[in-house]
Amino acid sequence: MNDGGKATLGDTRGRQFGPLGEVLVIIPTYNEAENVQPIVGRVRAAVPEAHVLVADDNSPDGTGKLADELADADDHVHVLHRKGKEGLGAAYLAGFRWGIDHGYGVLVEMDADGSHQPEELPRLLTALKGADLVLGSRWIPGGRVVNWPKSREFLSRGGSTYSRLMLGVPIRDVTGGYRAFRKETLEGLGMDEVASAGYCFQVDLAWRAVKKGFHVVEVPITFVERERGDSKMSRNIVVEALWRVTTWGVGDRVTRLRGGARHN
Ligand SMILES: Nc1nc2c(ncn2[C@@H]2O[C@H](COP(=O)(O)OP(=O)(O)OP(=O)(O)O)[C@@H](O)[C@H]2O)c(=O)[nH]1
Ligand SMILES: [Mg+2]
Repeated sequence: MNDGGKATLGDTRGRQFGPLGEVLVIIPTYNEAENVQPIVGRVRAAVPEAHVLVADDNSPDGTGKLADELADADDHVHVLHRKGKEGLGAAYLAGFRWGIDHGYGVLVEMDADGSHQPEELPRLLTALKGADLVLGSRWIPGGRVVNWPKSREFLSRGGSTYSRLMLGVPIRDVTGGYRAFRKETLEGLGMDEVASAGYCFQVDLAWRAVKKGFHVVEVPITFVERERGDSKMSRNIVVEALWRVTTWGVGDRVTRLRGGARHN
């Protein structure tokens, strides 16, 4: 399963992957005034041909206005203003739809706080040439986390392992949020039914991709904990994610015992 630092799954025999279309990097923001300019600047420098969409949930700290200023100065930067805080999953789903409607062929998920290094994006995009979905992975050889307390690492690794076992998804980092999708993958996932809350969003997307038989590749990344601004992570988000994964896993087993399949 491990080839040169990359973990792959899905059968690619006989598969031809078409050329990658234009790339849109979607950055959801909620109160990221200190981070929005640096992260957009780093994406523009790392992959100059890519476009950026800041998906802002009407941040009280004025992030949306700062993003507008960046967009005014650069035709590769766009802003999606949303009416209020609805969670990261909802912001991504809106960003994916915006990107597909505007003709982009590749949709990238990236946090605003610098945890997902834009300088690693070229490696994800190279891997996507032979895949339907590329996941930046902290938990395969070569992947790592910088500046995390042991307790946080334990939680994240544990959450990934639990989801993997519960759902039967052979992905090492199933909750990660640095990802590159081909447009066709998102269109085939059934985006309308994706659970949009918290970490479930990432788990649900990855699980759906595996179930649909898409070729998913994990690429090692170095995840850097945020240095500026406040985390939106909360105990509730984690508890909700564990609960949902448990009900999905149990539901899936029951369905399979009855001879059907969820998520099709
Ligand atoms: N549009 C939008 N973006 C959000 C929302 N919640 C979080 N985000 C963004 O999603 C990204 C990830 O959020 P973080 O707070 O960094 O969550 P995290 O990475 O799990 O937590 P830390 O490790 O503590 O940083 C950041 O770019 C946030 O600004 C939301 O409700 N709406
Ligand atoms: Mg973060």
